[in-house]
Amino acid sequence: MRRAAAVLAGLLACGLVAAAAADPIVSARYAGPTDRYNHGVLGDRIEWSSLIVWTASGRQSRFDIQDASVFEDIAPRLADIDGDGLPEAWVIRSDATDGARLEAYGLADGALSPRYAGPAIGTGFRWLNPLGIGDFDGDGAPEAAYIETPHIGGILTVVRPEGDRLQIVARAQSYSTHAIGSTQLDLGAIHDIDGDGADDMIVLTQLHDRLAVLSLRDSRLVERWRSGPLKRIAGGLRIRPTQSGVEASYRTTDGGTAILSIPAQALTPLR
Ligand SMILES: [Ca+2]
Ligand SMILES: [Ca+2]
Ligand SMILES: [Ca+2]
Repeated sequence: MRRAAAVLAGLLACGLVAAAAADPIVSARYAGPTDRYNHGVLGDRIEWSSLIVWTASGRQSRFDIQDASVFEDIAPRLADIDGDGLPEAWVIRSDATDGARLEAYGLADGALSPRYAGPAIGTGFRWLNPLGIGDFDGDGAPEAAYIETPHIGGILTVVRPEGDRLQIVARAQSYSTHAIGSTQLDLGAIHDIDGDGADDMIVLTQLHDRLAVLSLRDSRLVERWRSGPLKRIAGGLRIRPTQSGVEASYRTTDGGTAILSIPAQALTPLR
């Protein structure tokens, strides 16, 4: 009898585990507006003190920052970096001592908490803009990419999780995905342009008047293509596959839209 009860308890435990695993985060938003971090890189002094997520089954969980840091961001992003099939909520968290760092939040026993945290910039009032999650070296395991200080020397940075930390894999300077004071964060994209199984990164150069394509190779970021001068890019960068490579579309600062073809064969081969 005792054995049957133990088996039943085991099955219930498995069921509970399965239920939790099948209940991924499906949406997230910030809450708790605050003006306690006086930076204003996103157009006003209002940032966020709380993160709220909802799961597929409709459960809501909330994380409230307990110190003076803020979520210096517009909206969280959902992406799974550790391959467990459950997306993490990716945020930008900043404080006056160390500036911004990339963080990923997940649910453990129903509680929302930081799962991965990247290195902080190390100087207050310095910001970073996430580019996204992709498998940049083609090894089957995703990495995360962001631009550190996109307004001052912008460093494209690739990190990967090790334990609960995001460790830097590679960095390359003089790129950007944000204009200071703008709420537009979508000036970069991720796509495997040459179809080699490794995602490539499409970003702006520092003056926002050219597009560049970079790939990760042997833990180095290699610029493989750069456009000629373009109308200044304001946001909405989207990538669409074509027969010969991709088309990049974007909004320009004069209110127009533009489309630029990036043929796969234009990319410098990786040796
Ligand atoms: Ca995950
Ligand atoms: Ca990888
Ligand atoms: Ca590629």
